[in-house]
Parts: sequence; C-alpha cells; structure tokens
Amino acid sequence: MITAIAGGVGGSRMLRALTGVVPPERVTAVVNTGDDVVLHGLHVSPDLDTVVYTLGGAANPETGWGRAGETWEAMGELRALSAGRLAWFNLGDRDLGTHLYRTSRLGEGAGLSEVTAEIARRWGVTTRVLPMSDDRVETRVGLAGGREVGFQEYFVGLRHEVEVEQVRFDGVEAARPAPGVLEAIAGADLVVVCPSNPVVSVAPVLAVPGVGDAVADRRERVVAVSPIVAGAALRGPADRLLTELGNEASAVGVARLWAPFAGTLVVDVADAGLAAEVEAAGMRCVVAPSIMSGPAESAALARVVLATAS
Ligand code: FO1
Repeated sequence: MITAIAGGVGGSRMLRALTGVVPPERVTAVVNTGDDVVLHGLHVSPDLDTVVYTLGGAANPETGWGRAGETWEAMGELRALSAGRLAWFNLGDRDLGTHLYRTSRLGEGAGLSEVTAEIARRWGVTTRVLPMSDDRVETRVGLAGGREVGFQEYFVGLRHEVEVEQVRFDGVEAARPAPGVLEAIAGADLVVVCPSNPVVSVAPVLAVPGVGDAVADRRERVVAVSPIVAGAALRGPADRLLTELGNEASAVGVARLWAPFAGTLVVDVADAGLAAEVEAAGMRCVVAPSIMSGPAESAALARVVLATAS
C-alpha cells in the first residue's frame, strides 16, 4: 500500500506514474486543498481536480490542469459582461460541471472527501483520492509591501510575478485530517512525497494537525522526490518561493526542509554532485533521472521510488 502526499500538476504526474506500475487501488493520494477557492459562488478545488482528471485520463495535456477538449463559452460570456474583470481565473465549460456538482453537494451537507470520491468514481479512478481535510484551509500569500492575497490571486491573477514575504494557511489550526488520511499514512508500506511545491503544496498538507506527525512517525518509510532540479522548479514558482522565504532553491534546500519527516530524497542526475550535501542535511540520497518527460521516464522514476521500500 502506498500513500502519496500530492499537490497539483507535479503530484498528479507522480501519481499517474505510480499507478502505472502498481495496482491503482493500492494507492491513496492525500491532496492539498489550500489552493481551493470560491469563485462566482462555486467551490473550486484545483489540486483535487487535477489529480482526478489526470488519473481519469481527462486532464488537459498542455496545461496539466483543467479538462482535455475543453470549450470556453461560459468564460467568453463572463469576460464580455464584466469587461474581463471577473474572468481572470479560467473555468472551462466541462470543468464548470465539476464545480457546480461539488458546490451543490457541499450545500446539501456532504463532506469534501465524500464529494471527491463521487467525482473520482465518475472518472473510474480507483486510486483513493482524499482531500487533506474536509475543513476550510486557505493558503494566504503575503506580498512585499504588506498586501495579502489568496493563493489563486497570487498564482493566476498576479501570474506569481510578485515578491512574496510570507505564506500562511488560514484555518489550519482548527482543521481535522479528512476521514482516512491518518490511517492511510500509518498503514502504508511506503509514503511518497510527490515532487510538488514544498511551500504551497506539501507544507499545507503537513500543517493539518496530526498529519505532519503521522508522516514523521513513518520517516524511514517516507521517500520524497525533489521538485527542484539543477536549482530550478520544473514548473511554477517553487524555486522563487523557496528563496524568498529564506531557503535554498536546490535539492539541498528541499532536503533541509523535508529531513524532519522523510528519510529518503530522490534527486535528479543533474544534481548528483549534491548527494553528499543532501545526506549531510539528514536524508538518504538516491540519484536517478527524475524528470517525467514521458511514460517511460515516469515509469522508471516510479520504479526507483518503489525500490526504496525494499
Ligand atoms: N492555472 C492558471 O495558470 N490559470 C488559470 O486560469 C487556471 C484555472 C484553473 C481552473 C481550474 C483548475 O482546477 C485549475 C486551474 N489552474 C489555472 C491551475 C491552478 O491554479 C494551479 O494548478 C494550482 O492551484 C497550483 O497547484
């Protein structure tokens, strides 16, 4: 049994790789919901949707998020009506169906984990996809100059082109792990920390009371994949966020952050020269090609990750 801690696109690709080499029903994904946002009255859970669409073969292959074969009629109307003001976050027509469904079910009193299981079933996803919590946790980004914005306003609205001074997870102190999360971590043969953004994807999951400790309790069975290769994030602002918040944007910087709860770090061959420093930071270092550029490369990385368990 494998439990993976995952954010959006990087997490989804690691999960797709893992479920390609082990039966998908043996994998549980614990997914970040700090990126969730309410827009136009709709509850949008980008990372959960990215994971489910990816595992269900329905994800947009170019962006990694949203649906393949998407159309944008509703957004076009919204853009025209609001002179663009309300159309900064792109919700495709097909994707909107998911948000309408989630919002309706939450309104009926269902929990986010229950609704997520329903959406996963619609896509034939047999991997268990769990939100980190059914409770509201909101990643808030403090910008240089003092203004604080929601995560999606930073990531999409401001195209993460602004300097960040602080990140906090509003509501996390009172959040409870979603049903099944702690059991999935405690009962796993292997816990995988996906190559997701350490600051805004992995950290919120571990900040849910009980989750970080549950992972740390399994430290010798926890293998992480560095999302930083040769000093740069494969996608998104992870490298800049690490630096802006006082960490090193390198596999070594990742090791220093993750050593308290993960025993092993897989770093890319481009970072082979950093292995000794990763080990000095307290993690066993495995050097392997880690860029999931295609199905063969992804499967090879999944096998490397699985081999650390034996
Ligand atoms: N990312 C963008 O860069 N621009 C968008 O307009 C956008 C819309 C969007 C809609 C639904 C969804 O599930 C994801 C979406 N994303 C978009 C991706 C999302 O902002 C990020 O992938 C994650 O929150 C970071 O993990």
